[in-house]
Amino acid sequence: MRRKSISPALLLFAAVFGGFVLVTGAAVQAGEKTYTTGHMVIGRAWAAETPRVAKTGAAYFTMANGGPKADYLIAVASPIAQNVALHAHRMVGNVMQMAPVLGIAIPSGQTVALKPGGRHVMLIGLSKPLKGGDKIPLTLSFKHSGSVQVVAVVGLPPGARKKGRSYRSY
Ligand SMILES: [Cu+2]
Repeated sequence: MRRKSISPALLLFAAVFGGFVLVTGAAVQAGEKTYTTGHMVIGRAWAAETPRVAKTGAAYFTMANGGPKADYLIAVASPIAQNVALHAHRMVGNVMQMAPVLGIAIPSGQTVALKPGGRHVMLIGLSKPLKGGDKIPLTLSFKHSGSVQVVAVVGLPPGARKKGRSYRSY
């Protein structure tokens, strides 16, 4: 009988990777701050706390497309970082790496969620570390729906319980 050896690290990765791209038709939850531009509604904007010496951070949000055709997040800018990139994770051999992507598609009628372990906004060259409670302005630009400024709150993702869970910054 062949022995299976799956490392705990790989299982953990699989768990994280399983939540990699969340595409649902669910409406944005009530009581959360949302932002609208064109056909796009942006919600649940947050950023992960960073260690004191960190020069990079990551931000996440959901994008709901109420329009008749696909739209694309093509750029993000922020005054708190020298450079902002759209990143995805991918496996190279056994190693998960981040790689820049040119845009993130949001199909008509769907919601795409950026989240830890999946696609994210990379804040490169932070002017200072991201502390819990900080409010980070992000300007999102869409191919068809124009631009909108949203505020990402630093801390845990909206709705997350504090105990027993930790979130990596990317
Ligand atoms: Cu990244």
